Amino acid sequence: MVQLLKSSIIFDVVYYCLHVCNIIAINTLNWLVANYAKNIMLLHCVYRIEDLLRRVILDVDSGIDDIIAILVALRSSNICIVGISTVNGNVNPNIGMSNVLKALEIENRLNIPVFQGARRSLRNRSQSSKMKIGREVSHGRRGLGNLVLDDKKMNELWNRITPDALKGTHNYSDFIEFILQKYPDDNISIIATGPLTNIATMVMKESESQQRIKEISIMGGLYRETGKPTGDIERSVEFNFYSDPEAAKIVLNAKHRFMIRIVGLNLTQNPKCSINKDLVKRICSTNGHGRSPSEASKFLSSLLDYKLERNTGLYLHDVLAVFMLEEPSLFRFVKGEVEILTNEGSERGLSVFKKDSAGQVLVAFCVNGSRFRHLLQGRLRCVGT
Ligand SMILES: [Ca+2]
Repeated sequence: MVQLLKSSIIFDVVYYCLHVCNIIAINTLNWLVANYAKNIMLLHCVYRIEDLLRRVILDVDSGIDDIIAILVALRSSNICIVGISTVNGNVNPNIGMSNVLKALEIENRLNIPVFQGARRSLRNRSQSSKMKIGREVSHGRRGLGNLVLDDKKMNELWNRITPDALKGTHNYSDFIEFILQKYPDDNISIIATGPLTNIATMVMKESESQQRIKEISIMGGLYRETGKPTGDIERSVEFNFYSDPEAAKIVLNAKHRFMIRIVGLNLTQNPKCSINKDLVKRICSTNGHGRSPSEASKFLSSLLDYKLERNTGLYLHDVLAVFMLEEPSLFRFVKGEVEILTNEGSERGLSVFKKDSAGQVLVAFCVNGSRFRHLLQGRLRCVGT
């Protein structure tokens, strides 16, 4: 309050002096402009801009689209990333940590804590060889296409910058408590773009402080507006939910505790969300606003080109989970309940949506494709600048 008063008085004195020296005249327009400037200045004095944004934790399995989602989220003017956790999925949490640190290094945001979470699914089951092959084809052996990071260097970096409280534990609840204590007055939201193992362990702990976690935005599953997916069931089982269906079930059953939004493959693989060669070229050539190729633009084009080489169109599934939290008006949501099948067999991990106006889960069924691409391009062209 004292700081506020001081700033206000200094501003008024400067304004009056400028008038006395005949530099500005005091009239209605000048007075309005000056007061607007004053209010903005005071707002900056009292709150840092990042304190006004929603605080968000990202939980990722560090494939190509997770890393792009991190870069997109870091460039948001609606949310502030306060921590990133890794989970076993596209890669293990240690390699996942290296990939995340690389993205943070490019954005000069190594002040964000990175936590290495669950190394196995709740049932400790390994992925089928078919899923492993699919995962490697989509993201490369280490999650970043053809890029290979220096493990020793990344582990040293992580050890140097990570608070001691986050070392020596893989328990996600420890990480959540650390973040909640760091921001004692704020609610926290989570964006989950990998298997839900970490989030499920948090849900099972049921601590009181978790009441400050208000919303979870999830990429997972595949949905029809009514009932079970039809056709090729194996192709309807999505990687994140397949990798840990028990965890997905636990999180979705906690719908009374958080607001849950989900986007599934039915939407992320919709042609409206496809990124073609031209858009990749535009993003990479304008990244850094057209200056000579920076480390950031080489990094981006390496990731995006890897995906494009293997597909006619490129889908950045996890980016939609970020936009779903910070730009929900991009989507049309349908309220209902989601059931995850955990029985053995080809349906294991399948997600079944039941429309219900009293339901507590919001599933995205439609997106404004042109706004999605526009936002994506705008964010990525700034990466590394
Ligand atoms: Ca992912």
